[in-house]
Amino acid sequence: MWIRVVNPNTTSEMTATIGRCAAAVAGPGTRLDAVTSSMGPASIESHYDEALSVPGILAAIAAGEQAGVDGYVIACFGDPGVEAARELARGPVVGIAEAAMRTATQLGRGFSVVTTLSRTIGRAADLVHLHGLQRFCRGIHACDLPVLALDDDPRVRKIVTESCRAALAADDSDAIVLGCAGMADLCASIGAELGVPVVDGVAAATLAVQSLLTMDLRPAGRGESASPPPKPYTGLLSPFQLD
Ligand code: 5HY
Repeated sequence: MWIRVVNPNTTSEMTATIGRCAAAVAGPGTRLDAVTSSMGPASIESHYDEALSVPGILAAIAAGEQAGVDGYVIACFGDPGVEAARELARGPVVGIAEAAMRTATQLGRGFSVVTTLSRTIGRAADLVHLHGLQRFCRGIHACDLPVLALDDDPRVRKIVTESCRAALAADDSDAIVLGCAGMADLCASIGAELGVPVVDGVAAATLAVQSLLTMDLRPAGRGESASPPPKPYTGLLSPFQLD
């Protein structure tokens, strides 16, 4: 099987981190590649960024369909464009936020989300409600680091770790969900220090897609997920016209 992990922002260094974390869990029979969006914001930290990330996501999905990709991960915690991507893809499309939170529900009574900027908490809360996970999500917290400040710097790791420690205490949670693809490589060290499971959405989503394909399960592609009705698209978006 071929799984494509799409980084919806245009920062290739983040794509490299994402790709390493996905490859670490992919099975021996899985071909995996990680791609950087060809257009859009350098990082996604607002509704505006999220909206402008979707054309790049859809371009990556369309290219994958031409190439024969079997399934996709949308590697941004806001799960941008997942519904639209599902109208283009024959195979499964899974966002890292949904995958991470669903995984966390299997690790105890409740989980906490620790994300980047406070302004993205609302979107995370919307996803909790969209997926009916209110009874499991005990709190959503921000470490107030910009997305592009996330790297394996000890100071960054300490900030994120202390935010996770505070979230566990405030929420009395059993697990942590890290709310940014750029935090994926921090999971193991934070989990070891805090003694609780810390879920990486990139790994969770990669394994979700791999599991679906292993069971030969693909969306029916009908109704709401059927291919979009053909129509003219003008201006900058004219390349997105579907034949
Ligand atoms: C992400 N932004 O995972 C989100 C994190 C966030 O560029 N990649 C980004 O704060 O929504």
